[in-house]
Amino acid sequence: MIALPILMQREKSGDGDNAGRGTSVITRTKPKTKRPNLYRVLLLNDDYTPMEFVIHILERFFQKDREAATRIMLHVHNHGVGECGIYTYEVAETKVSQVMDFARQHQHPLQCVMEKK
Ligand code: TYC
Repeated sequence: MIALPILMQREKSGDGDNAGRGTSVITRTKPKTKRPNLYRVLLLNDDYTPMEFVIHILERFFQKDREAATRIMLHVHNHGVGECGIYTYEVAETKVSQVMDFARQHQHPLQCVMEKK
């Protein structure tokens, strides 16, 4: 982590190290890390997409094993919506596109969306 100089407030008196030049500089020593915004990728239920197709989507694009994929698919089927995973913006966007493209290629109406956490 690079130590960034931080410009401090004006110093009015002329008796400090900066002797009336009006500014002083300190250096941040602690690394400042910021957490990325995270997004949930969700599958929406519909009446037409085959259960097996949804399980395949979860295995292929979300690295779920068969048991986890089946559990998530049934959750979506029973509750209307369910979480496939949590990702940074660009990864989430890519997953949504991959699922929507794959569903369209197979002429299923499956909907996949992302939502800021
Ligand atoms: N409801 C669908 C059916 O009964 C199955 C399904 C599950 C569809 C999850 C979409 O995201 C979905 N065939």
